[in-house]
Amino acid sequence: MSGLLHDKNILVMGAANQRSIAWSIAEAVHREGGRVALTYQAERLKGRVTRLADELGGAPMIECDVADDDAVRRAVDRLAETMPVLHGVVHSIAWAPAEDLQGSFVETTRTGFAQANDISSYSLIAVAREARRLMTEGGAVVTMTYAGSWRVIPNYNVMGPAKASLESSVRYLAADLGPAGVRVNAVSAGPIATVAARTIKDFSGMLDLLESHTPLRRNVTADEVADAAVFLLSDLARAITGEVVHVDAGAHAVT
Ligand code: NAD
Ligand code: 0WE
Repeated sequence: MSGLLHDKNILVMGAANQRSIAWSIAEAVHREGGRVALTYQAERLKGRVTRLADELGGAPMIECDVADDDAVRRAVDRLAETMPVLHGVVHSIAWAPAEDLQGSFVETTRTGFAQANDISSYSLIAVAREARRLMTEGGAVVTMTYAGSWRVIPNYNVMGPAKASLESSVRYLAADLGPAGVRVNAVSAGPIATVAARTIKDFSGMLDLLESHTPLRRNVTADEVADAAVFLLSDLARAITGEVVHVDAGAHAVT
C-alpha cells in the first residue's frame, strides 16, 4: 500500500467520540497507510473508543489520563509492546473548568488557571518526554491549538493563556528534540462543533459570523484539520518544526 504515512506508527491521543478532532486525524492517518494506536482519558470512554478502534481494524487502545505523569509513562510502556518504534504522536487534548470559560477573565481562579495549563499545555511536555523514547527513527509531534492564544476571543478566557503556553512549548520542544530528528508543530484550527466546543455559549453565532468574514467565506471541517495534521506527521513536512499552522479558512489574516 502507498500513502503519505505508509509503514508509520502513530499514537493519537484525545479521541472521545466520532466528532473529536483526534478521531478525524486517526481516520486520515489510517487512510494514508499509517498504523494507529489510540489513547483515551478514562474508563467511561472505553466503550465508545473501542467502537472507533474497531473501525480502524482493531487499533490498539490504551487508557491515559494526562494529568498523571506515571499514567503517561505506563501508557507509553504499554504502547511499546505493539509499537516498539513510534513515528508520530498527535496530542489533541484540552480541558479547563467550565466556570472559567465564561464571564469576566479577571475572575479566573488560581486553580482553574493551574488546571487549564496542566491538562492543556504541560501534558504536551510530559507526552513528548515519554514518547521520544520510542522515536528512535526520528518522528513528529503534532498538537492542536486555537487563535484564542494570541487574540482575545470572548469566553475562551483561561484557555487563551493555556494555548499561548502550549504554542511556546512547541517551540522549546522543537529546539530540544530537533537534534534527535523529532519535529514538533501545532495546528491552529478554526472552530469546529465538537463536544468540547458545542457547550460554549453562542458557538453557532460565532460560526455564522466567520462564514461571512473569513477569506474563504466558510468554516473548516475536522477532516480538513486532520489533513494538515497528516501533512505535519509526514515526510513532506520534514523541514518544518516549531511551527503553528492555521487551518481556519484564513480567519487569522483578517480582523
Ligand atoms: P473533544 O472533546 O472531542 O476532545 C478533547 C479531548 O481531551 C477528549 O478526548 C478528552 O477526553 C480529552 N481530555 C481532557 N482531559 C484529559 C485528561 N486529563 N487526560 C486525557 N485526555 C483528556 O474536543 P476537540 O474539539 O476535538 O478538542 C481537541 C483539541 O482541539 C483540543 O486541544 C482543543 O483545544 C483543540 N481545538 C478545538 C477546536 C474546536 O473548535 N473544536 C478548535 C481549535 C483547537
Ligand atoms: O479549546 C477549545 C475548547 C476547550 C475546552 C472546552 C471545554 C468545555 C467543557 C476546555 N475545557 C472545557 N471544559 C468543559 O467543562 N476550543 C478551541 C473550542 C472552543 O472553546 C471556546 C471557543 C472555541 C472555538 C470557548 C469560547 C469561545 C470559543
